[in-house]
Amino acid sequence: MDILLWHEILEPYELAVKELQVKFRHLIKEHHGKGLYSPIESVSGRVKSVSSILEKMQRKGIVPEEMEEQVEDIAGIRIICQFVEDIEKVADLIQKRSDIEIKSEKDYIRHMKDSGYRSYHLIVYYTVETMNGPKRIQVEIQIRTMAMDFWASLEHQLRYKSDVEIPEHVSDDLKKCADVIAETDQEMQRIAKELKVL
Ligand code: 0O2
Repeated sequence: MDILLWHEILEPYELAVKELQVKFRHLIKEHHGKGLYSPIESVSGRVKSVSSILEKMQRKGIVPEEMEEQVEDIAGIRIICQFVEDIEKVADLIQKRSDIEIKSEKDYIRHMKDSGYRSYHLIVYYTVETMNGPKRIQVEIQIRTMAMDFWASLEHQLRYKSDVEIPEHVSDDLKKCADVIAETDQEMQRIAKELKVL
């Protein structure tokens, strides 16, 4: 595929990421404007790089005609929460929206990944308006606490930066760090409840 075609394919995904970030940030503003606690702390987004899309297609044997259906995370939104309980509140807010339709969910909080990764993922359908009319695309929304995000970001960096295959004892150490972080998350939530912040 040449660069112009990639640009044409990825443009609606870029628009979706921009629009959704504006909409979720507006939700934070609405909560604060009413003097309410916002279950969303911050929002970020990205469109997957072409090399990363190609790597995923090769790894999963996805043919080009099925790319947009099979690669579900071309557009990605990450929502960061303060407390574990907020994650469910955010998922409920998303479920109630008329501009977002949920396709599937992956609960890596109840069912942590072997690596120690914790996060709640939704694959959703979202429609953007283009010059050729509406286009319904898929977006992956990752929802996690600041603590879960701290672990995921560093673990991703370490795996990405390391030239060597991660030895088993290091994977075990990373998982132990994830467990400590999960305990801290629970403790912070308990404290927030005791102080009636939640
Ligand atoms: P990026 O750079 O964030 O786009 P796959 O895992 O890719 O074979 P699947 O089922 O689509 O297939 O993915 P999964 O396991 O649901 O994970 C989707 C995303 O969650 C990943 O995207 C990561 O962002 C994040 N993730 C999943 N597992 C881990 C983990 O063990 N550590 C960290 N730090 N992040 C994880 P990509 O495409 O891998 O990367």
